[in-house]
Amino acid sequence: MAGILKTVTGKSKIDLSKKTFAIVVAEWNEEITEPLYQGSYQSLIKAGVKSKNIIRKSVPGSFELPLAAQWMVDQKEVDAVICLGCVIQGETAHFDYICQAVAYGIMKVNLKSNKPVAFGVLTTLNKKQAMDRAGGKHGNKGEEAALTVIKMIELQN
Ligand code: RBF
Repeated sequence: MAGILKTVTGKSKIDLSKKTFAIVVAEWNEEITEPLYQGSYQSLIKAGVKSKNIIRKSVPGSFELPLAAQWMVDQKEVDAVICLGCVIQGETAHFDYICQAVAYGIMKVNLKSNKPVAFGVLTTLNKKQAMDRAGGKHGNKGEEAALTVIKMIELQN
């Protein structure tokens, strides 16, 4: 697990203090998405990103993440976007529709904008699995999403 954490070490070869990041956070399951946000934010700061260059936006649910991400990448100064959400399986087919739409929507924003947009969305069978991945025994996937966009920016430069 956490291959990305192993590979992002030391100083970045690009000056991250000049890069701007948007973090879009879903309000559904906010007890999970808030620690994901904290993980992303702290990882960016640790990597040398200035707090004034981190924009936070909230959306009602994960389904709204792709559109908000598109609005963010449309802003010239934004270099990368981190989408954070948590979809927990319920009794109906909503889970499948939301997960598929969000994953596909975020991928489309990546390719259309040519800017890195991370899919930091937990899709779990229950709340415990989500907590384990939001600062629990399986790490914090918000941190990993932040490190992913940093690596992609490095790759692009
Ligand atoms: N949004 C989430 O981010 N996580 C969820 O687990 C989640 N479950 C939902 C379950 C149902 C039955 C519905 C109707 C919506 C759910 N949403 C969830 C909200 C969804 O992402 C979106 O905000 C709404 O469907 C409005 O477009």
